[in-house]
Formats: sequence, C-alpha cells, structure tokens
Amino acid sequence: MSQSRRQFLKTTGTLLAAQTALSLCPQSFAGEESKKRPNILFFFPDQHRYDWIGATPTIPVHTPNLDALGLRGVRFSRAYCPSPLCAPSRACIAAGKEYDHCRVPSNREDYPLDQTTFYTLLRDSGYHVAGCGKFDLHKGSPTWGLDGKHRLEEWGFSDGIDNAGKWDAINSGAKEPKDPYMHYLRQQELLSVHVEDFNTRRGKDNYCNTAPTLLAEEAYCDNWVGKNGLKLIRQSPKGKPWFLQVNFTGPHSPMDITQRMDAICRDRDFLPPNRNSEYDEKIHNAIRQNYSAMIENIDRWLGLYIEELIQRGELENTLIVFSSDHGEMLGDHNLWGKSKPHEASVGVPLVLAGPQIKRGLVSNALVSAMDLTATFLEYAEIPIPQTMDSRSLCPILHGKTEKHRDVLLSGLGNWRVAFDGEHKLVTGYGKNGEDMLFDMTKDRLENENSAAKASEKVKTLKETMLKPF
Ligand SMILES: [Ca+2]
Repeated sequence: MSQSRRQFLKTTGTLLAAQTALSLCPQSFAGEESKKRPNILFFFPDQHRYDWIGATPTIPVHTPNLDALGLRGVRFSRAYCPSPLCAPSRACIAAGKEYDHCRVPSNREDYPLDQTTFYTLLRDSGYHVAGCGKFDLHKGSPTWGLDGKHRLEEWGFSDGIDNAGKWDAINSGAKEPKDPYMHYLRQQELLSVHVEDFNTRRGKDNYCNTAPTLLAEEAYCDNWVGKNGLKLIRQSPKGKPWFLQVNFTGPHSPMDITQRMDAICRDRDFLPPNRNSEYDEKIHNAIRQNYSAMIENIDRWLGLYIEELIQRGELENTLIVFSSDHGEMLGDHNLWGKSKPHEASVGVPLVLAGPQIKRGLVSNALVSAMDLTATFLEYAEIPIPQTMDSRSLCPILHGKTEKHRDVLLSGLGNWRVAFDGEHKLVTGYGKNGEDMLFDMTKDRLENENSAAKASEKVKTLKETMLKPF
C-alpha cells in the first residue's frame, strides 16, 4: 500500500472514530471536537479604571500591549462593572447575573455555591479551567490554603493558585501566612520587609505614600501572580482547550511599586483629578505616576503572555480578554477607591481579541463586564442558561450589530445606576440619597446634576431598575 493511501486510511479512521464519538455525545464536546474550541485568556486586574489605557490621549499611561490587542480586536469605550466592589463584581461575572440577582451584596458574603459558575460549566464541558491571583469569591470567610487551592474545586476550577488581595494578605497573615503569596514571602525571608512596608501605607492618606517597596522585582505580588499564570498554562493537559483567569492584585491601592517601576514613571505629568481640594498637584502627580506604573507592569505581563501564546502556536486560537472588576476614583470629586456610582468607579477597560473577532473596532455600545460570562460560554459552545442576565458580546465582536444593551445597570448597597447611553440616573446614593441625573453626552465627569429639571427621564430610567433579590 502506498504511503499516501495508508495516510488517507489512517486519517479517515481517525475522522470516523471522532464522528462516532461525537454522535454519541449529545453536547458534541468530546474527542477531536474539543480541540477546536478556543483557549480563553482572561486578564483581570483589580481597580483599573476605564480611561487609564494608552488609547486615552489625555492620560500619559503607556499600554502598548493592550493597545495592540485593541488593534487586533474590539475595544469597548463604554464598559461598566455590574457592581464596583471586589466580591459582588467578581460574583456577578462568575454567575452571569446582575447585582440584584447574584446574592453577593457586599464583601461580607461568600459566593453561594448553589449558584452555578461559568467556570463549572466550562470544566464540565471539557475545558481545563485555571486561575491565579486574587479570586475574592469567599470574602465572607476567606480561606486560601498555603497552596491557594482551598476553594478552587467547588468554584469550578481544575487548577489554580488563589492568593489574598493586597490588604487581606497583610491583615490575615502578617504574623502567620494564610495565603500562598505571604507563604512565598516567608520562604524568601521577605515577610517582614513586606509587612513593614505596608504598615507605612495605612490610613486615610495612604495614596500619598508613593515610595517604592524594598521587595525585589520577582517578589512583587503582581510579578509573582504573572509567573504563576504562565506556569498554569504550561501545566495544562494536552488535547483540551484551556481557560485561564489572571487576577492581578494591582493597580489597587496602596501605591506600592518596585524600584524598576519607580525609575520609569517619574518623568510624566498628569492632569490633576476633577474637583479635588485635598492635596497639591505635585502629590496628585506622584500618585498618578504610581498608578500608571502598576498598570504598565500588568501591560508588560500581557506582552509576555502573548509571547508565550506565539511560542506555543496558540495565539490565533485563543480568545484574549482584558478588563477589571471596577475602577478607581483617584481623587475625582474628592473620592478615592471604588464603591461609588461615578464613571471612574463603575467604568472598566474592556478589550477582546481572538477567533472571528473584528480587527481594530472601537465599540461605544453599552456593555457590562458581566456580559463576558455568556461570551465565554458561546465561545466554548455551551448553551447560555436562561437564568443568566449575561448577554454574549459575540454579535458585536463579529460585526453583526453595533447595539447591545438599551440600559446598563450597576449597583451596590443602597444605590443603583441606570444608564441609557445618554442619561445616567443614580438613586439612593449619599447621605440624602437624592436622585442624580447626568447628561453623559456632555458631562462624563458628572459635575452637573440635572435630576430636578428632567423628572420624566428620571421616572423612565427608574422603571428599568431591578427589584432587589
Ligand atoms: Ca476590587
């Protein structure tokens, strides 16, 4: 028999075997088919506000790898988180549900395990589901284990390393490490160096401490997280598509950066925050330099991961996603951190590139980071459960439509946001909880409350809000 004939029979045999396996498997995920489904790489930094990306001309933060990802794919200019706080935001994405449906109203609750996560759905369908960095799905009763594997299986992961966020690591493990990062620092004899450094960054003015940490480059948390993620990709089993979520702990406060990062961020001048009366411009500029340095370090890791995908020959068949759990006020309106209904707090960066995705598209559709859940499921060829609020971004990503949601919702505690693309209504916020309405077509900085002048609009937007669960 000729070589080509033998080859042909071998191939046909393999195909027939695969077809038989597929016909026996109702979901068509078994055998050869699973190889075709894309890998998914989800970069998920903590507290990265929507406008701090290279594409914003007025902010001198340099994110060449994220910019390049946007040119290879779609960048959303109006992406929002479902709730601007760690645990609720991450839970909403895990569940594919709006804040009022997700049953994680604050950082005090654990993720309810009777509510399926998309991680579980991916794993059950044959994906190797991995994650590293801070997961924050168990903020109510955190337990990581020194190997970071305590809760991973029940959330739906196949592998991973769950570490504490910046302050949880210190508050839980300053004396006796409780999570894998502090455990690593102790092994390196750097635990006290890190604890002492963070003790200088406490209190109301903690953002003002912009001095670099004494930790070596490789011991800095986000670099340790980045390395863990690469390891997880390399450990993924052959023949299965993989999913990896990299939950960086930065650019969350405090403003700790390494000496390398310090050396490259001091030459840039930022505009001061909007309506801030707290510190002088020099202090604001230094804070902003550190924030930009943390973002740029994560962008550097994005470049290293893309390099890894190229080396593995997997770039074309990997869906790459970059977003964040919420933003950072960074001094706007005299506010810092998150938990607020303002754009800087609820707005997040969102860039996707990968199979079938349009190249170089900037979409101004209203989208929620919670819509990633259905997007991941659609890429994995898994039916989207009807109980989910998440709506796949694929129609926009594949150039089939320009519109997504009529109204975008977000909320936390007593306040709620409903935004129709022109007007943004905030209810229940602040001491008096009075309605606030902003015309986002000309006031994205939210300086003028026009609720009193537009009662009809307020009423219409109120009707779109959900009843709490
Ligand atoms: Ca967070």
